[in-house]
Amino acid sequence: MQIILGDITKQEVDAIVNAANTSLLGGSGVDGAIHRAAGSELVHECRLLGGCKIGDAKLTKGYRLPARFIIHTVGPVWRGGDCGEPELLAECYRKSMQIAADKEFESLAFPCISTGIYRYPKALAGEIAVKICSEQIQNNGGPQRVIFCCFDRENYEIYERILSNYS
Ligand code: AR6
Repeated sequence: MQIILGDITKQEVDAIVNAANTSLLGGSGVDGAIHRAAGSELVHECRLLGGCKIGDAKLTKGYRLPARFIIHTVGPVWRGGDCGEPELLAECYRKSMQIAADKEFESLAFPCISTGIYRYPKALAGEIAVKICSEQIQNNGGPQRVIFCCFDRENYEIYERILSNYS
């Protein structure tokens, strides 16, 4: 597992993860950036998927992105933490890692799901991201390279602190 500070749409990996909404038809934040960079063919494929539930994940091609594929997942909106948010966020990471393992992807980059417009506290979200990915690597053996792509320095420093506690 590694951390980078940068734009996920620039990552040359087998797949990047999108923090989408249940429509899968695009939005703002990282979702908007991914749709802009991938081009309009992406929304055509997304229309065929019939949306996505919170905590679930769906695969599309990457189109004009350097990444070959996109795993679209829908994080929970933060409502104080007692509405199942931790379990739903964990499911986003688990399902995304499962798809990557099933497809035998070697490299996968995640944004900090739910920590923007959906207001999930960054440190709590980071703990879940690292814990679930670490478990999935141990249980499924893949993908070999998991990149936490932080867009802001605050998230980057949070992940540095969390990852220093993992080997
Ligand atoms: N590369 C990497 N990370 C990014 C990028 C980028 N290009 N742009 C933003 N981030 P958000 P959410 C970070 O709001 O909270 C959309 O409208 C950002 O700094 O994109 O899951 C969807 O359609 C933050 O750390 O996603 C949904 O409606 C992280 O990505 C809703 O927003 C997630 O922020 C999803 O909200």
